[in-house]
Amino acid sequence: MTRAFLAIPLPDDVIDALTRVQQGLPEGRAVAHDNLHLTLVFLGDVGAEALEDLHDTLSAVRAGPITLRIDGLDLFGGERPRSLWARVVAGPELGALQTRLESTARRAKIDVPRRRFVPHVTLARFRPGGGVSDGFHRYLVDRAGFALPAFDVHRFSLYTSTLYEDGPVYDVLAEYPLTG
Ligand code: 3AM
Repeated sequence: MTRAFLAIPLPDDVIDALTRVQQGLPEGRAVAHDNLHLTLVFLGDVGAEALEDLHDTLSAVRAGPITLRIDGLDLFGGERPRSLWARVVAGPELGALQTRLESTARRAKIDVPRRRFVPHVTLARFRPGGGVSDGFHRYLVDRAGFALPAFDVHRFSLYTSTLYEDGPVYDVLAEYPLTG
């Protein structure tokens, strides 16, 4: 079985800007530079045959480039955050692609978790159940206006995720163009 997910890789200048915003984070574990992405569908542990089927179907997906914007930071988990993330804003084509990919995965017999799609880039993760310090609140307040200019993305990718003690390593298994 392969732990896998579908995501949009981000341009280098966006990654660099997100890496800069991670600086000064007083607690939590920052997501490594190479691991910053916009998840579309978490696939979980997938067998070789289902992965092959999915790859064949994804190779036939035709969709155009998508314009994204990063606008603001937010938390999953509120006062006891699980993660800090950058909000991604896009037109309806992002949600349409996400819905389509989720249905494609289900048709390939992959048991996709049912979760509302909140477009985001995870920047840091926190110890479950722990609170955060005043320093962390200050970090958030100082970056309240964080936003980046719009940019276009021209592909999405199938990633594998290998879990290690010091964090996951993501590898690109295949890429699919968003060029119409
Ligand atoms: O884009 P993010 O970092 O939010 O959180 C995991 C990460 O998304 C998510 O899949 C992405 C690549 O690992 N993920 C991990 N386990 C998950 C699960 N059981 C999950 N999403 C849903 N259910």
